[in-house]
Amino acid sequence: ESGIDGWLRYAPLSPEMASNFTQYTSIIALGNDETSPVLTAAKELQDGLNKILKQRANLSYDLATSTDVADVIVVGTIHNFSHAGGDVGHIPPLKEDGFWLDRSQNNSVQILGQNDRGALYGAFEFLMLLAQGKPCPFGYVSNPSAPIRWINQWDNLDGSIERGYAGPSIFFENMAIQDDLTRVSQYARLMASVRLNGIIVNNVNSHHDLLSPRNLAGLGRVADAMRPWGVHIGVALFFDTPKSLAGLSTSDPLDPDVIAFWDRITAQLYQHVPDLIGYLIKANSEGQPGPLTYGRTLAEGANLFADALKRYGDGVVVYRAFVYNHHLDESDWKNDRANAAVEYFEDMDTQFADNVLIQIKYGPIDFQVREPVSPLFCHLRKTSAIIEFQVTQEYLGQQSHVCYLPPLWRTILDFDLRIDGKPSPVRELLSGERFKWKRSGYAAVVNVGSDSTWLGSHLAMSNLYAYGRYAWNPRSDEVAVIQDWIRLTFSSHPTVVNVVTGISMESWPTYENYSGNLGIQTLCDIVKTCHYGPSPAAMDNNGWGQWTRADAHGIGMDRTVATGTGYSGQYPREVSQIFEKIESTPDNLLLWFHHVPYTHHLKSGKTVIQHFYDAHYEGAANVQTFAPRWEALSGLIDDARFKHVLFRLKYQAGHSLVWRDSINQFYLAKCGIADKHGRVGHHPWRIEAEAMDLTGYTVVPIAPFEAASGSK
Ligand code: BDP
Repeated sequence: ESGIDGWLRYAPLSPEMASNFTQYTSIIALGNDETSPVLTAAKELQDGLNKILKQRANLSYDLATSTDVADVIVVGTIHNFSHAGGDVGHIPPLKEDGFWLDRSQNNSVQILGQNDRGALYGAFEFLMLLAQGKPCPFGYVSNPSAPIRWINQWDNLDGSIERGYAGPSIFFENMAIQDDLTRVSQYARLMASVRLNGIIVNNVNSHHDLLSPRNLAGLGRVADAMRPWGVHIGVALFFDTPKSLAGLSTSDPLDPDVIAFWDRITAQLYQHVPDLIGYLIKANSEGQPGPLTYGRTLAEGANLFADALKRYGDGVVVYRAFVYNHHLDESDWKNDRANAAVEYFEDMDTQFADNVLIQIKYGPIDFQVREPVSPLFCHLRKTSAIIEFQVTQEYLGQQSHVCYLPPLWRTILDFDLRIDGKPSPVRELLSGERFKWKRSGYAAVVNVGSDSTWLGSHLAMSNLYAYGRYAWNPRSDEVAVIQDWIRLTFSSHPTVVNVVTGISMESWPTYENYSGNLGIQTLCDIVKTCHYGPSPAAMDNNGWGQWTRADAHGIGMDRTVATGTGYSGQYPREVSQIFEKIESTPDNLLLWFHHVPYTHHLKSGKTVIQHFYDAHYEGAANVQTFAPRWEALSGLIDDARFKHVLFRLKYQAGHSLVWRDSINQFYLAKCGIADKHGRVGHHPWRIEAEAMDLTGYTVVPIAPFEAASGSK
């Protein structure tokens, strides 16, 4: 098993289990348009029945001849079903992309979508239940929480992927779209099965060549490859394209030639991609040009693209809130990168065109192991928002460490921002309920590559699966989600389900334990910008504003209004009051909001420094159990995936020791306060290089010192 089918392997049920199911004679597709997800759904049903139940059902298109026939599966839209004489009176209202699943007494199945895409989603639901040995439910409705459920790929035109850990791009190579888009269709299939409906195909750090005539045509081919799966595409734009591609003297968003340029490009793009979902814009961020470069406001920049889109279609501008100065002066204690998004956007709420959405990373810094929810969500009412998650584990072990993310996402989605003193959980903002937004929802940076595992690690795929499930229903239960994924991906054997559930559910808290605790951020390298491996020293003395403010006496950013950077004041009063005071700030975010001595006592009774030591020992100790627990799966799953995962878990066990010892030694050296249990410096389980017999190696000094034994 290579992993290429992800959770859509459709492994055969045992003959006993298969015998519980009816013999489906035919699948009736209400529509036979080659590009329609309804036809895709019918073919997928045929394939799934064949693989899971070893049944060969035929495909037909006429409901009239078969309404009363037993053992058929009807798939289509509510509209087409009713048009063909089917009874839809009893079906509850469906939202866009929603679906209805039902089973009659004579074992016929109805899979009806609010639209084509809904029909496909219903077909996948039916098949994924079947693959777990579960029958089609009676009268079951499923509706999405939000209309926008998108992926952002950070693929470059040369085929590399920013923060991608699974080989080169499936979309691009040599500054052009790939000729063979087979993997792109397969990706769309995976996306559709978890009800993701849109994708921005290129990096937010975009390149003007994306818009060359050859690439515009190529984007048309990408859209064609994904459309049958109900997945529509959009692109990320380079703000200075008018200058760099068309040779204009400016890219000023109010300049008539610039407006005409984007108008022309948009018209051409719509010719190739008539159902374009829109543009994603990263501007005035990390060296990218933007409207501020030309003395214009962020809204003027966004509206430039919004107006062009409006003239040709329904696309939206997704404008990223990730605008900040990456040359921040650390000597000023009032400076704080976390403040940036609200400072830039708070007065803009009424100024954006109605087809502009603001895309906000879940926390105010950058995909850290723990962050409070971005306060910008409290400052938009008229302008709707999209949250940005990251499935690619940029700061979370880069797919070499297992880190199941839904427990982290829930700390954000369930957080009640108390806007205007009313219940305001983030998931209700994103659904549009709270401020009556028409279009809002979810984006995740996914970065699949051409490796057959898609993400570079089989276990990492649970995050892609779960992302779709959460965007559809943010109240999903993280254990139920991982267990569905395990049964579909590996096996329903109880040992497999228990072991993988255990490792997955422990993985994020464990990673937090041996990386950065108490809200101090991930503590990984950020200077060389690989964002991997421990480097607590790098988390100060940098212009990126990712600071811990650790010195000999204390640690943490004072972000209070009273004495700090004022960040806590960006939340509504009820929330800001919690974070403003040390006593009411939860331990897990203490150092995010406060600068305290290492000897400060947490609510747990431990001091900050002792908590650091203990958590790093506990985290690393727990990872040592992962590989032995996984070994119980030998013979219960295929050998290829068994070994692949085992190798990674063993690697992670070793690397967690590097993390543990680096962080502990660094802070011991910084504050001079010994570990109460005398462990730091003794390195349990570690094999030192100097204890090995090495040939062909040279001993060199290592920086940072704490990452090596005796600095060598
Ligand atoms: C950071 C990444 C960088 C991205 C940037 C972004 O390190 O590669 O370009 O975010 O989101 O996390 O724009």
